[in-house]
Amino acid sequence: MEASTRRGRLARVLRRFLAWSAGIAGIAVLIAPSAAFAQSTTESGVNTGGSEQVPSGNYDYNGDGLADIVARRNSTGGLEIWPGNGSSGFGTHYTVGFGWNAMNLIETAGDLNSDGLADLIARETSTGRLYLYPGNGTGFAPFQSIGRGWEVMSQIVSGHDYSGDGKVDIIAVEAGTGTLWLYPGTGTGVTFAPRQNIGSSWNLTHELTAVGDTNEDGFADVVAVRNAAECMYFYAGPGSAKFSPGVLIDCGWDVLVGAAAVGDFTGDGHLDWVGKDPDSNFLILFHGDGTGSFDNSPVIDTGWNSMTIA
Ligand SMILES: [Ca+2]
Ligand SMILES: [Ca+2]
Ligand SMILES: [Ca+2]
Ligand SMILES: [Ca+2]
Repeated sequence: MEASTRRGRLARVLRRFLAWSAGIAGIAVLIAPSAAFAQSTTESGVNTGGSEQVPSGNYDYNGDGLADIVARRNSTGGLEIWPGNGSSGFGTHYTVGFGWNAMNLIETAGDLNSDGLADLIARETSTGRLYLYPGNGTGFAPFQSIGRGWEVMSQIVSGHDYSGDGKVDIIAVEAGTGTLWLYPGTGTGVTFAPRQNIGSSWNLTHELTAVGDTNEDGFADVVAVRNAAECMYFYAGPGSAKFSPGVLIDCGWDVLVGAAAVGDFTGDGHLDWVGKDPDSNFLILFHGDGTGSFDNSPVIDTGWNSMTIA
């Protein structure tokens, strides 16, 4: 690691610890950290509307209304659910299945099949086939095939409505061409309307993350890290209109990995995302501030180098 990079990393770690300390103080004065945001959705997971409400996505895999993290333990291939406690921490995690090392992509998919429960998608390494794992409220029902040919995609994300019809979609980057494809969901979880070309040169990014409507204008957004300077950018929806030009959020992703959407993990009504610092083995929360950026990035756990976050 070059000296300048190392200095940058140390500065970032220090900044995070300061933010973490501030975050703990902030949590102490919160009288009622609640799942009010999650409760703004109906049983079907469809947002009930209202001028102050934005689509939050569905990251609740254990049915308690709070956003969770799903991750593979790489040493065993076990898939684990880490239940969020609604205030940046976790309840007791549990294993819902094994054999997940056969997958080279695991992503949260929100409620892709429109039954009110959060789902998962995964790509099988040997076949390139993409599968839907429908959530059942504690784990996952038997998988269903979405289709073959997904090995040509370098990034595949889901969990939000990017076409504007209220149904969750898939977005994918074609490695060879750099095209960003929108696969409009139909509510079944396994069938999609004809794909739409919604961007180019997206193969110059990594860590594409379907964070949802982080700037709270009613349109789901994404973030991605541009390879050139390892900086993360915010791309405002609507995705069907090819997203707005990227707005710089944060640099330093040369020493961070594993960006993943987690919904509202802190319970303040703003959507968050996470990443990992492999050198220190930290799990870092990027605390969404409602503008498309984040206001602090506390360390919320350690030991996540061994995990692949969905
Ligand atoms: Ca939950
Ligand atoms: Ca579902
Ligand atoms: Ca849609
Ligand atoms: Ca938005």
